[in-house]
Amino acid sequence: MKVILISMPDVVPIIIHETAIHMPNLGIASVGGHIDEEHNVYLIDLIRKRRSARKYLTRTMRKIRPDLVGLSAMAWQYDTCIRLAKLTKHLLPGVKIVIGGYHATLMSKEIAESPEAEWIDFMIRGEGEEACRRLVNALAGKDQFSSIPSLSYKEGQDFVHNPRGKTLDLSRLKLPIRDKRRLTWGYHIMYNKIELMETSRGCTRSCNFCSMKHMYGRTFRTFPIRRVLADLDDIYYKRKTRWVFLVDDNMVLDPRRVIRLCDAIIERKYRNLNLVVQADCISMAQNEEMVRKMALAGFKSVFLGIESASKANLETAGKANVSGAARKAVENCHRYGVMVIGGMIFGFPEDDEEAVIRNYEYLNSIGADASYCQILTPYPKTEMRRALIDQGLVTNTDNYKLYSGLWANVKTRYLESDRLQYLFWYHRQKVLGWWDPSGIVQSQGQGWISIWMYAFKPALKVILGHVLKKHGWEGRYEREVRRWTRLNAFEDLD
Ligand code: B12
Ligand code: SF4
Repeated sequence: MKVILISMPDVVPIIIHETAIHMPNLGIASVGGHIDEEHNVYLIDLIRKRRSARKYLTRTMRKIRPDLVGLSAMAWQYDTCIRLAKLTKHLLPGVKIVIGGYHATLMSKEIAESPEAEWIDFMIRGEGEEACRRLVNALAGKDQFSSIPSLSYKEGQDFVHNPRGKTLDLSRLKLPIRDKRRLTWGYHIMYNKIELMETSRGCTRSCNFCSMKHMYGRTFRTFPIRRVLADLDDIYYKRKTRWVFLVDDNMVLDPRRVIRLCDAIIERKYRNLNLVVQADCISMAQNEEMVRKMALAGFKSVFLGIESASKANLETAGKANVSGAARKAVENCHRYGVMVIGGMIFGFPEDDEEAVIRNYEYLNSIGADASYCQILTPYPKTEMRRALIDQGLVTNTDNYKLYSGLWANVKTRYLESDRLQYLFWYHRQKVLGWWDPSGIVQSQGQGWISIWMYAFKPALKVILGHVLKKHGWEGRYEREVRRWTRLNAFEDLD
């Protein structure tokens, strides 16, 4: 069988311009790596073909003529996913389509009953490695659709949903595909080559806006350290890549394991290795020794999920009060030279304009080196969505294309959604202002920091200064909104 697995071209410019970070999708790489060797598997990350998706796919599909095309999508990418399914069926009428990832997992029943079901042959809910391996074998006549856990397949026009399978034994997973079977290339973070890997799956915390527990349940499973090292070796020696993003939901949940893992990485003496990870404030605040070891192992940057400066908002989100812990976590990271990206969420039910300002001021006050700010999004099947709908605060319930954190799909008790979105943008400019790389960021010696400081920033200041003079803040904002709207339009796919 010939299989092509595809990730979506959609991007969100939440942290930085949409061209500055282009990472491969680990989900399809891991699913592809697990398919039996007798089959030919290819990967396509359309993020690298954003401007020519149709042309590229037409050429590639006609050349390879796959039997099965797999599409991976989060909620906000599902619209593009369906357009790609239609295009694929149009190019190769006999091809089978399987969809997987978060949207398929959370919304399989709704998708099965929607008009889009016409374009989809299979859905895989949850972890895809074993189910997709068996699906490919079943298409080759060596397995039965009806006996594959987590598979949804069609009988006539209707979908049959097999029961969900158990979470996988991570020690049995093969390495993800990063070789020439990956047909797209050029992945980078600020123009440094980057690869993704994982050391664990899941998280046992209870944030009620998070989709993750629908993928893994409320569990935390770890990969054996030898497997993590094999993966890192593959990236470092074979792909000659020095930047690695560890995509774990919350790697630091078990600090003693993190220390063992860091010791093992330190022992391998990789030179110039740069690791990036996301972590929770409490673990990073309470375990200074772990942070020290992380820095020694090569961790350069940590994304901290702080979410809000307000205790009430954190309670609404199902989180402990992490305000004090966030400050301490930043201190710990800075003590060992690790850069902190602070993640904040805006638009909780009680937020007014003052709360928006306070959230940004808080981020400044704890000394985060960069920020990752988004608007509260009512992702399908989350407890937060249910609660917000019950309170009449969700303003867009079904256009998932806007569920990327950039757009306001909710209102608060004090702010209509348009106003929330504007204030979220406006106070970011006013309170956070132009990004000024801290000493830690500069000491990481990146060429792009100089380019930002001495070329882009001054040029942008002049250009946007003119726009502001001519059109005012509202005018500047409207231009931004128009740009965001065009960003993931992909008109060539129609
Ligand atoms: C790493 C990560 C990122 C990275 C991106 C990495 C990349 N290459 O794109 C960063 C930090 C940039 C990021 C940003 C965002 N992310 Co993110 N991210 C994750 C995270 C933590 C891990 C993803 C991952 O690689 N997992 C490891 C791989 C192996 O698992 P996987 O991708 O889930 O794939 C498995 C299954 O889903 C399935 N599968 C997946 N695809 C397919 C396809 C087929 C055909 C099959 C059969 C199976 C299958 O099988 C895979 C193997 O088991 C997840 C949470 C999580 N645990 O998954 C959130 C998550 C996916 N992100 C999410 C969101 C919303 C976003 C943002 C929109 C948020 C925002 N506003 O900032 C942005 C958008 C990014 C963009 N593309 O521009 C949400 C999605 C929610 C939803 N319901 O859609 C998640 C679930 C976070 C959450 N807590 O809710 N993200
Ligand atoms: S800590 Fe992160 S991964 Fe864990 S539940 Fe909260 S948002 Fe989700």
